[in-house]
Amino acid sequence: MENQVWDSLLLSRSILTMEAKHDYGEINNGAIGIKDGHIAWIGSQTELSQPYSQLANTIIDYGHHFLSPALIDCHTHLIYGGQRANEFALRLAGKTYAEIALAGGGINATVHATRTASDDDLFRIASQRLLNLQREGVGCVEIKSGYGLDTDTELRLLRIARSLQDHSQIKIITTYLGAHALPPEYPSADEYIDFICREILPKIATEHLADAVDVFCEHIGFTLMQTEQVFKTARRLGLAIKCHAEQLSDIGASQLAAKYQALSVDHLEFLSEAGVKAIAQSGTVAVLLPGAFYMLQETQKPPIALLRKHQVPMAIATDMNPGTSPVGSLLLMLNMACIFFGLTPYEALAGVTKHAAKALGLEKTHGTLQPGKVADIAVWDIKDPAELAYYIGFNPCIQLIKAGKKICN
Ligand code: DI6
Ligand code: FE
Repeated sequence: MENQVWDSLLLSRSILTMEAKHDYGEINNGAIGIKDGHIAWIGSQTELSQPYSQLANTIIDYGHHFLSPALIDCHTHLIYGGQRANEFALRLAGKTYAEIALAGGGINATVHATRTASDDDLFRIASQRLLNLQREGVGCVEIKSGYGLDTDTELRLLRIARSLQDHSQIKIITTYLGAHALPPEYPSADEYIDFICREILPKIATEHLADAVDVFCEHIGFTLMQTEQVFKTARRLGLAIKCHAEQLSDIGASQLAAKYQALSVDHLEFLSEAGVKAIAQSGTVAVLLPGAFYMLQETQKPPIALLRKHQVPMAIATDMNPGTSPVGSLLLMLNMACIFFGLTPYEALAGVTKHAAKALGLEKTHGTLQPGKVADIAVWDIKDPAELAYYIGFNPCIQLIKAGKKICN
């Protein structure tokens, strides 16, 4: 361990490694040695030889602040044009989500605003949304397409998502969600799905524009058969699979996703025990989206006790989107997951670190603080890890470290 000089050595009163199975894996008076952007060593300060200046080029003492893995928001739709505050007002006045969609609002209203927005505008607005997350210690974000639907706009959205990776400090994972809604110019969902599989998915795979493919599998979205067609094509092209499943009804989308070894199934308010067993077997992560649950004033909760019983990893995300989850704070989702769904503060933090990493296929490199992993670390002004889920509207993050480098907060 001590025959190489680290680039930096971080010291802190408490390091939440998140590597233990059922607790924070806390190291008191801990230290992290970083080399080439990765964690070279992690342990107790008592194990280190003095003077520290011989161990590393830079020493940063965070004193009483806590360190944790940088947070991961594993489900967002954060590139879109316009906003839908008018629909919020209509819903408060008694209109339903479906009625608004039928009257020309809903997803297709955002599709229109997105298609007509310039690349520069989409990039600028998305950067601001990312910055909001970054300030809360988020170091990795998944971004879905799905508000373009036509070839040009969908590819544009995925390219913008990729360029955000180059221009921001945040790691971006991209997901193609062409099967989000039926575009207004398409007469039938079957034809649209054929088009996605024949035209768009091969392009995306060739140009490496998406890491994963997602489908809104729901009675108001796409059927099991249509979803399966997309999954089959995605697998053939080597793309990972995710699924908006069991958000409004139980149609068995999770079992189907499990059959194709999906990385995650997301929403899950109506998930059955059969669905839970299927995803437990396939190693699929259950992604909970309390922001959408809250905005839709849903009363049906995801089956947390069953997910625990079958040891399914539970992640939490913002689902940032203009219709059902205009949420810009991942920390608020920790609080809502505890209050609405009964998660413990530990489960909530695991849900935005190690389980969120697994939901993106990044568990080997991100999500915990262990030797060999990327040194993505959040620094917190807290005295108890439960504070991360406890506050509403406070931000105790004082710094984000990305691949060993400090990012100002
Ligand atoms: N489920 C949702 O809650 C959002 N998309 C999805 O598949 C809704 C998106 C919107 O209303 O714009
Ligand atoms: Fe979503």
